[in-house]
Amino acid sequence: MNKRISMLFTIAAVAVIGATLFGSTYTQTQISGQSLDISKMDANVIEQIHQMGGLQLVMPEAFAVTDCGALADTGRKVVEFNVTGESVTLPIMGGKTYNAMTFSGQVPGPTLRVTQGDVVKMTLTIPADEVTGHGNDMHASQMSAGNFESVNPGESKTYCYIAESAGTFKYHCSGVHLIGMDQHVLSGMYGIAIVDPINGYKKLAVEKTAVNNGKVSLDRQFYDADALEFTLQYNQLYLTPEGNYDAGKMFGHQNTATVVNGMQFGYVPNMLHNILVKGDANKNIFVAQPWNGLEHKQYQSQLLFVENDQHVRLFVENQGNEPVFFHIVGEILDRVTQGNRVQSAATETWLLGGSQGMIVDLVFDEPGAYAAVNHDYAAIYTGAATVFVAGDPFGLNPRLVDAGVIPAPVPSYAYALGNPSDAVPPMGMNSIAHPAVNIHGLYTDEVASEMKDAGMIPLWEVIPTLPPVP
Ligand SMILES: [Cu+2]
Repeated sequence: MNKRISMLFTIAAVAVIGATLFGSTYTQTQISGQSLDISKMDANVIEQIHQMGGLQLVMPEAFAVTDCGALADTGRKVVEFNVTGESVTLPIMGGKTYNAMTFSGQVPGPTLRVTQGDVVKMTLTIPADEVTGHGNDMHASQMSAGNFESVNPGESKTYCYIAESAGTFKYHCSGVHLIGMDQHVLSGMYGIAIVDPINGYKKLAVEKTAVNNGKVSLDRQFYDADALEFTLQYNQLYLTPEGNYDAGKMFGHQNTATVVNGMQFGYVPNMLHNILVKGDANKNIFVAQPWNGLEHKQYQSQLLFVENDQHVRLFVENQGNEPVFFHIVGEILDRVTQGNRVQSAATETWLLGGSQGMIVDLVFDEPGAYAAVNHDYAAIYTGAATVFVAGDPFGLNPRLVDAGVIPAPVPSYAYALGNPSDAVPPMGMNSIAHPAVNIHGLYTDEVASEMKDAGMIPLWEVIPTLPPVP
């Protein structure tokens, strides 16, 4: 918008608001938008507009209540979301590191989970020794962008909003006065807010057919709304060989890595799975196992374990700069929801543009290993392959029982090994609890040790103590 039109728009908008507020004598003809002739306006009105400070001063109150004090006493639940903005060094595939920017020392940032209608009280704190300011733009909110302005090192900022719409929403570093917002976000400053529908999730209908008396007919299967849940967030890294952000590569859309929850190939088999399935730590059972050894601790790749015939819910967000063609090899996405509206059912692949999220509901019918991919070959080969294991496809139950790892056969390996913490969201109103959770993700050692203190399993310490499986 050029400056002149912008000014006319501002004046017209304020004149309309002014007319309403102050009972002005202007008629509809006189305030007809951009054709308004400023030379014919009353000097007092011009002065009045000047005193009001123009559009910026008037608009926020007209939108929504965002005052934390006022929202605290409305009878709504207030959920505090406290994050820090920190630059840290994190590993990338190939034994190198990169200069990451994070919310609270982890990529993605902590997942916020609330119910539609709750008040979110967000506080962003920037440590005094941080090299730059950071902001937080939460897409689950609806308020003036002025709230998302950058916070300086050594300072804190709080804002409040009502999570009015259900769904999966991105949050990311932001700020008008922040130089290189693209660098901050693409280097790791992103996360999601899950807003559960106020009346809960809907039952899942899965299309099946059956044969009765020699006739094939529809036999819809219904699953309760409660589901085992995971989060998958897609992003790209654009890096120089030294691990610094490379804006030139970003403009050229030449990413050096595709990451899911911050890591390339973060959910593929590791050495333990090799031992269990092949009897040899060094015999890989998947084409790419880059985070293989126990010495990688929280970065060692892990698998996502589900039961057969279980309602599984995935919160998927495209945090990056390239499209995501979300597909699960060997499966059909039984339901795709965006916001609180079903977009598709029984679909093979669903497209997410930048900053777009969805909820995928599905049931894995057959025991097996299923790779969720971004069905763009460049993305798959640079890291977007995530393996779900449903049921007991490797026939391990008897061996795990014999070795005393589990007392009795289990419906998924999650009971023996747990599911990776970075893919497990906080519990919501229709969540099935994971049997166990292991510490996994692009976390600093400090964050990993906090998780251990909170009771999550450090598999790199536990596995060597397990009795050997023959
Ligand atoms: Cu930032």
